[in-house]
Amino acid sequence: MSIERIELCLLKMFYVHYFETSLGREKEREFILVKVFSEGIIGYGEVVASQAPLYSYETVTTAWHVLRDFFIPLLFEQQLEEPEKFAQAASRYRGHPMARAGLELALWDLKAKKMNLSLSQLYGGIYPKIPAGVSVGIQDSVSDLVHRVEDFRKQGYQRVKLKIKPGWDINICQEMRKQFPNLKLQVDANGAYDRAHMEHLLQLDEFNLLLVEQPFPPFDLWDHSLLQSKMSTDLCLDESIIGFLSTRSAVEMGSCRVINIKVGRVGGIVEARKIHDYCQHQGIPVWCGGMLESGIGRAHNLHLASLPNFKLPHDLSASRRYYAEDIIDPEITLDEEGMIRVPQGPGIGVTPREKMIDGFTLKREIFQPGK
Ligand code: OSB
Ligand code: MG
Repeated sequence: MSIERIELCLLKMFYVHYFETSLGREKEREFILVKVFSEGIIGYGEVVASQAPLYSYETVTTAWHVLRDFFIPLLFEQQLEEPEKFAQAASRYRGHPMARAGLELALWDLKAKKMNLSLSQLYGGIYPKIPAGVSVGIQDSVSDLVHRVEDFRKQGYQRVKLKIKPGWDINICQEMRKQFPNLKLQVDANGAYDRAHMEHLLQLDEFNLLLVEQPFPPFDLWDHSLLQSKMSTDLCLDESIIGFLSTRSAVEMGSCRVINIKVGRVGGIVEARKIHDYCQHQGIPVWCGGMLESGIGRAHNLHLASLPNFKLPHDLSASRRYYAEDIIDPEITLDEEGMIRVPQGPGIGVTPREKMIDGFTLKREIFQPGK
């Protein structure tokens, strides 16, 4: 009963359409797949760090480094296979949540497969399907944006999230409400504003938004609490929530009324569930954010989103919204009601397409105990 081998693969995949936020425009994504091998079973995890330190300080290179030099040696030295034990032991190292989450996720997949349970069953999930939302980036023109949103509506998405920044905010909300008065709509600034924009941001109250996500930078819980006290629309934090402690600070300070949970950003499922349970107790709804994951990372997100306090539509879209071909079988699709089924097989419940993964792989490294 132990891990015989760990493989890291660096993959590169191209988006079907560029994705632009206040942080910049991207056409492709590099990310790391983690595979853990034990007794003929493979557990899969995805590290959501990307090429550049834009969304967070982690990159594929820093994640590779801390996995290779710290987290993987720790796992082999202490013969850790239980994800909770790994999370506990790994907590001696600070930071690098995306790297540690990728490895922890692979251990959860392995554990669930050995128990012949889906991850959702193992976590105590209750929803067999979850409401799909779509995150729509900044476009070259307002009319391009309207056409894209129209198209996603036709595909069945239950709610739309628009990326905003100064100069692409009030104007696009006005246009959206003209075209789609009843659409479930929310916006995400990825920290593009500062306290001088307080009055400007209050104009967002006019548009009946579900929430406003991360207007100020990650460390600025205080200005979020000042804004939330004046704004009737719920604020939701993404980048500011890096674990349980920042969640509790944000809730106690009144910095937001909703929390976006991303397993990579908070450092794993153990931490994500702790945040989920705390928020449930405090009456703070959560929803599952995304990092434009491959099907492997997105399958993990679906299982997490089946927990009871995940109460709003998620940034979980069909495989086709991100990539021409996904690396899992079956691909993720929407049903007629704009819902996505939580996979039911053991572990992540989808089968990685190894040949396709090989085709997207730029670099690979194999680790074994004692070597
Ligand atoms: O801020 O939620 C974000 C993608 C990459 C980095 C940050 C964010 C996003 C998204 C896309 O909004 C969510 C998805 O569909 O995966
Ligand atoms: Mg966000």
